[in-house]
Amino acid sequence: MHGEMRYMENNREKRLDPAILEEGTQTVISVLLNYYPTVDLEENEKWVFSKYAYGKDYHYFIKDKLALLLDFINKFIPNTEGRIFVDSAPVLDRAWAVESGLGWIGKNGNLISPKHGSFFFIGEILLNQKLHYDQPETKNYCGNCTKCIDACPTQAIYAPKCVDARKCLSYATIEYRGNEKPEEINGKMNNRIYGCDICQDVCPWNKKHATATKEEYFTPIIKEECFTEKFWDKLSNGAFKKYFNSSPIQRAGLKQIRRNISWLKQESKKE
Ligand code: B12
Ligand code: SF4
Ligand code: SF4
Repeated sequence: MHGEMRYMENNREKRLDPAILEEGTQTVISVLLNYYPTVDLEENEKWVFSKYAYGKDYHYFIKDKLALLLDFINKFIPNTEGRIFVDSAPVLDRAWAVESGLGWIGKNGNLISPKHGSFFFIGEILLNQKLHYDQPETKNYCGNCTKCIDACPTQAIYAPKCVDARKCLSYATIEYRGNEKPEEINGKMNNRIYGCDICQDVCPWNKKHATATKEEYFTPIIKEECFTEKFWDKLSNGAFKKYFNSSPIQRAGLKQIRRNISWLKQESKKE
């Protein structure tokens, strides 16, 4: 169900065993970083950008923080070697976060922390040292709730914890490179221009526990002008690279954002 994300087919063994990915691994340290924004850009705007993409790209930021953590560990256990990962390798980020006691995998497929909800990124350090560890409780608190499954506009969550990427608006707007609009999302885009948070927005654990990030790094790059067609029409490739230089939106690129806008325009014509 991974659509065109061919990289998901590779490295199955490494995905299941980090010691194959990084020889000598004895410990996985799993961390979360809250990105829940300080402002709601959805209000009064016609298009919706996913919250994780409001600010600068998280990959480098979390890697830098984890490098500090690795230095810190080295002060206590010299010659500790570690490799840092943030959404960057065949590592099952959510599964390791569960093992570490950071939360449970919700029916929407995201890791939910009972203290913070699910609007955070996950990163890891694979260490060549065996550290002491406890046996944390990893209870699933979804209970009878099905809000995320019911709210998904494309029925991409076909069973609890199971997301069919080919139907997911996040995949269609960010990862899918084709020009033709997938039938699965036709008429169901709900104004999503980049990514989708619907199944997280409706989750009671976010409604109750999501609090704004304290990291200035995630201050929105996206400005009011980004919600106008004129802005995207006028933007050259060079200007796009400059404006979104340090933004996750680079992943989709200018051509694809324009494609998403044209898909959204088709939807509004139908209404
Ligand atoms: C591919 C991918 C996608 C794909 C497919 C999603 C998917 N469900 O796999 C698409 C493009 C659709 C996507 C969308 C999004 N993604 Co994404 N995505 C990934 C990526 C790169 C790989 C996920 C993966 O390995 N899938 C493979 C299959 C096998 O996963 P699965 O079926 O869920 O498998 C689970 C079960 O098998 C279960 N399990 C049960 N028993 C056992 C036993 C064992 C031994 C193991 C190992 C596992 C296991 O654990 C597995 C992991 O959860 C991860 C980063 C990473 N390296 O993990 C980010 C990641 C999952 N995405 C993330 C985010 C933020 C998103 C979006 C919210 C972005 C957005 N706003 O648009 C959406 C959410 C959509 C959704 N409802 O899931 C975050 C999630 C943070 C969180 N709180 O959980 C991650 C972890 C990136 C990060 N490092 O922060 N994503
Ligand atoms: S991200 Fe959007 S499209 Fe994807 S599963 Fe969640 S609600 Fe459905
Ligand atoms: S909306 Fe309900 S079912 Fe879905 S992840 Fe949140 S608590 Fe679980």
